Amino acid sequence: MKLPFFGKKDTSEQTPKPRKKTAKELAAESAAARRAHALEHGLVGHPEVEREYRRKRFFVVYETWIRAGIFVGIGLFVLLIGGAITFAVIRNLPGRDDDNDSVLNVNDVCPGFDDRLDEDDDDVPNGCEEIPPSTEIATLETNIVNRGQDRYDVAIKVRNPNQEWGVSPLEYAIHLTDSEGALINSSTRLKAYLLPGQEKYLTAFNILAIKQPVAAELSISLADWIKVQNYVPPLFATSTVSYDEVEEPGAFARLKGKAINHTTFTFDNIRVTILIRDAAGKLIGINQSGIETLRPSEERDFIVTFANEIAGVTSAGISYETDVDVFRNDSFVSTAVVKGQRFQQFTPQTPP
Ligand SMILES: [Ca+2]
Ligand SMILES: [Ca+2]
Ligand SMILES: [Ca+2]
Repeated sequence: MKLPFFGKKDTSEQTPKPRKKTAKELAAESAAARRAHALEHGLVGHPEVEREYRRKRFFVVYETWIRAGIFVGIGLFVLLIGGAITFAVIRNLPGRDDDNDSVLNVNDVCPGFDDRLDEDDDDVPNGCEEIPPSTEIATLETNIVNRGQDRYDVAIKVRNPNQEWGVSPLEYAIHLTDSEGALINSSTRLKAYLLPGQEKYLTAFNILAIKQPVAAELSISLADWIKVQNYVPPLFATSTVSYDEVEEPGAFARLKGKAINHTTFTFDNIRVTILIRDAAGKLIGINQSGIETLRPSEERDFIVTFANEIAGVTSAGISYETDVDVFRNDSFVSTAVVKGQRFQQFTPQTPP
């Protein structure tokens, strides 16, 4: 038993005085207590529980609006489908032909236009035919070559502005005018073609002009635009074999050239335009030749005669433009061509 002790205080068993808590610690304690209390009583407190609670609360508060929105949405959708079906049914009622082209609506390829008109025979009626982005055939260069005895040859360089459209046929005439712009004479109506994106010379030969012409104008009377897909320009390599001045009546020089077909098609009616320039780049001679039935990789000679004197011809001054109207089915040989089928629908053959 411990006896009461008087005098000096015995501090051996005394517990230390608790440290005073900081405001921060007190706040944390209080928050923890609140959270524990909330969890214990099913009240929100945990962040995920709280989010779920807010989400549910949103749907409860806005329930009416949400229902209304869903109803309106479904209503509009049903109306749209119903309208489309009704329109299709009414339009295709037996016997209806809204554009009076004798093709019933149900079979009408080109509503609003006459389905029977199909000038280029590609099963797309004229009214629904696609139109090229531009039909402007630009003139890049005009050359008039005097061949003597009041006769002139003309070569006008033009450009097809469309990479996916060609022209076939292209019908044109060339008019020679004097220094006052007055017409001296015109060529006959000539026929050519323009390949997609092509720059080429349109020519006219032997136009009579009793006055010195100073300008030549191109007038295009027909340009039938045709669309192509995955177009690859037909490639021919043309070169000079020989150029000789000859002493023959009606002939000044004879040019022999050769062309090689680097395409995978056998072509017919290949056209070669021969252009001779002097050292200054001036066109001094124009001529033209054709090659029939040229198979892939085949090489063929052609010969042209220049009737009138040309001065200053060098081999470097001779150039060629060789092409073929790929839009004409008769340009393709020994290929089974179905009516209406065109170049762009052929599958290129593998060269032998
Ligand atoms: Ca019709
Ligand atoms: Ca029609
Ligand atoms: Ca058509």
